[in-house]
Amino acid sequence: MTKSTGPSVSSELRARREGQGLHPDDAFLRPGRIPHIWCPGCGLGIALTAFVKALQKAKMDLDKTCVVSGIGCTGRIAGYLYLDSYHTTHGRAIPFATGLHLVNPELKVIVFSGDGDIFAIGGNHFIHAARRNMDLLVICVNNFNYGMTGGQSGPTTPVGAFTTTAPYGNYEQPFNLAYLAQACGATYVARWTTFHVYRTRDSMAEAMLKRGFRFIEIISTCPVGFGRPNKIGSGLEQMRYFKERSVVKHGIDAREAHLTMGGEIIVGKFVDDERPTFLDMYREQVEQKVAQSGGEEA
Ligand SMILES: Cc1ncc(C[n+]2csc(CCOP(=O)(O)OP(=O)(O)O)c2C)c(N)n1
Ligand code: SF4
Ligand SMILES: [Mg+2]
Repeated sequence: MTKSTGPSVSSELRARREGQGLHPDDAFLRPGRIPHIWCPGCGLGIALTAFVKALQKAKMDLDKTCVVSGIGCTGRIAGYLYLDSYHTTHGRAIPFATGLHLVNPELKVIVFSGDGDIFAIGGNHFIHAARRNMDLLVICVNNFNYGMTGGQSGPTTPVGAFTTTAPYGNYEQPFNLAYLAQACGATYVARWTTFHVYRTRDSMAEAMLKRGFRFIEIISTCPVGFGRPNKIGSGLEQMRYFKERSVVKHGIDAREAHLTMGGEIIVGKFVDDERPTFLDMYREQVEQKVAQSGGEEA
């Protein structure tokens, strides 16, 4: 695990935060890390930009906002952000973020990572953090494959899609991430694509200001890992595909938010709810009882 502050947080970057940067978003990024690793046409730049705009829209206190990523192309986002951001081990962003939150509940802790990272190796952490209503915002960039390691099938690869590990087409049923999040108890669930730049920004800003386990899925272009074997074409063509196939359906049961190869892409805000968080429950169940019993165990 590497903490992404360190030597690159120079006085030059501090000056950028104070408004002397070349671009308004420089204050939120680490230009010293550019060039980035992403392929031309990748949607990750859009996801990152939407996030930076959402931080501004939600007027987040940047000294109290932390971003945690796992490993993957998406996982690099933590390193490009000029925040207290952490690039952790594969699949462990949610437990790391849980620790950060519990040690200092004042922090706004946001997990930003890929479909493989959060739902394959890290899947167990996701379902239990959602069940406990841990006060975290989890943003998952779903590009339907393990992009960084060469385009293997993952838990969101659609049936029939070609990947380096499914040369005859994927025959495993994928997760519907939004439905999984809803079923596990997430209090906020939305899905957008990288075509929906403003809606993604607005959803992120809205979710940043809420409490509880919040989940946003961003369907992203991946012209290299996923697009090439499936002959989807360039990132721009994949964006056109998202535009043509997306249907906005707010408030529907996420189990109906289908995502199939060649079918409609159902997007929207599916869940916006409230229930006691993990810490609310802890305080109610444990701290109050300890206080009442004068510190004696039952
Ligand atoms: C314990 C462990 N197993 C496997 C890997 C190899 N690995 C690195 S990234 C990755 C998959 C990333 O996929 P995803 O989370 O979807 O991110 P993407 O690159 O698609 O954004 C894997 C399997 C690793 N780094 N650590
Ligand atoms: S492999 Fe896919 S997700 Fe990774 S940088 Fe390239 S286009 Fe983006
Ligand atoms: Mg992926």
